[in-house]
Amino acid sequence: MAKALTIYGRILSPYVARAVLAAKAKGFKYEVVMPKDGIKTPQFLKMNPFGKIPTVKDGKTIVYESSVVVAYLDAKSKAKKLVPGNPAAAAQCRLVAAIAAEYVQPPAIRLFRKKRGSPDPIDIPATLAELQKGLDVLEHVLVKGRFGGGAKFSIADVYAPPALLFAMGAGKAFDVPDVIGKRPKLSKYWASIQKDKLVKPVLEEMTGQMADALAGKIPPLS
Ligand SMILES: N[C@@H](CCC(=O)N[C@@H](CS)C(=O)NCC(=O)O)C(=O)O
Repeated sequence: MAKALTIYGRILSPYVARAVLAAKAKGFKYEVVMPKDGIKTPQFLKMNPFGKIPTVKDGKTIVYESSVVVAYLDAKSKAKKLVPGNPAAAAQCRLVAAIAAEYVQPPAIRLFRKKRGSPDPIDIPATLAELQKGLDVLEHVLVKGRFGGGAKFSIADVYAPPALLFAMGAGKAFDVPDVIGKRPKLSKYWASIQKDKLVKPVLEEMTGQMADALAGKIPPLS
């Protein structure tokens, strides 16, 4: 029987959530663990010199950077490909993933960190506007279909749900109760992906850890 992958990290991190969603979608056994003494120990830095999560151990293979982890997991088996073979379909799935990763998640994370007490300076209205712009573009690129890239679960659904959960959490924290708002395609996607049997438990666990983090029950990483 194949040995379980070790995903070092915690699900609160949307980067770790990508690795978990990819492992689940591909049908791999995995465990998510935080190294006992943290992520800046010489031992952990030997695996990932940045001391960041996710870092994945698959037998003797160590992989880090969530985009590389997702690509590694997808390449590990031919079944349930996260990126379709057709170039146009692949570009569509990758575009949704890229917009979630580059334009939705970063402002959402900055707002969430501020709410958690980060001393880093932040222009809240400008960051909320940046988040709204990212969501507008996500609305623009979504196509028909149950999933982010169309009819099938894909890399789009590995990247977008954690980013959207953070966007919703960040909005709520700064008095925008429904930051996704009146964007019909995105609202429909968000409503359905939260119920997806693969995604739902991951988002639920993230939601619990986000609440704990805001309540000061989970210390920041660095
Ligand atoms: N580019 C990295 C970013 C990962 C990242 O920033 N992870 C955060 C947790 S959300 C982390 O490990 N922070 C600890 C640190 O930077 O010291 C990826 O895609 O995996």
